[in-house]
Amino acid sequence: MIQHILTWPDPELKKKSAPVVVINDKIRQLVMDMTETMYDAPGIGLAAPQLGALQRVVIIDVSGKEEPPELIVAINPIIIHAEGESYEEEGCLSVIKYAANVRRHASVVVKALNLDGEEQTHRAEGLLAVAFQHEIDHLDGILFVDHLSPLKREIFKRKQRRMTEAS
Ligand code: GNR
Ligand code: NI
Repeated sequence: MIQHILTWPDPELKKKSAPVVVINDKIRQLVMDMTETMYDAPGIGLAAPQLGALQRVVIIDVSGKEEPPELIVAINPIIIHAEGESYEEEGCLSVIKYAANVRRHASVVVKALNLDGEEQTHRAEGLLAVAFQHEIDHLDGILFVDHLSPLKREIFKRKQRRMTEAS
């Protein structure tokens, strides 16, 4: 089912998610809900805490209009290697009407479990590398706006406040 996506400044988004201990039906249902919600949005990734589930589960699909879609399900993901630097514009389904450049690693190697509980190694660069770092940040309660300079962050907050007051 398509679920509601929590948005800034919801305090749930700042919490640290817990590792998945067993991949059971509840986790499989969570991944299904995340997948429907991500493609509906649409987005290139989604982390479980964005739906209010504080579990270390992320999904990513950067294949865009290309067929077939390439969905990555990463459970308990960890970055085991990172190198280089990139500075690309990011947005977030949990941050309305705001995008900004964020400094990230240009390439990462991520270890994670898939839905069958098998350990997988993902070597990512470009948009996929950005997506992995963005989604894993969510699991630690970090949003891309937390990477902004203090000045840019203030401008972001002022803009959001003005937007919510206007409605
Ligand atoms: O859909 C999304 N697009 C995006 C673009 C640039 C950098 C990161 C992202 S992730 C975002 C979906 C989302 O908020 N995932 O947590
Ligand atoms: Ni996000």
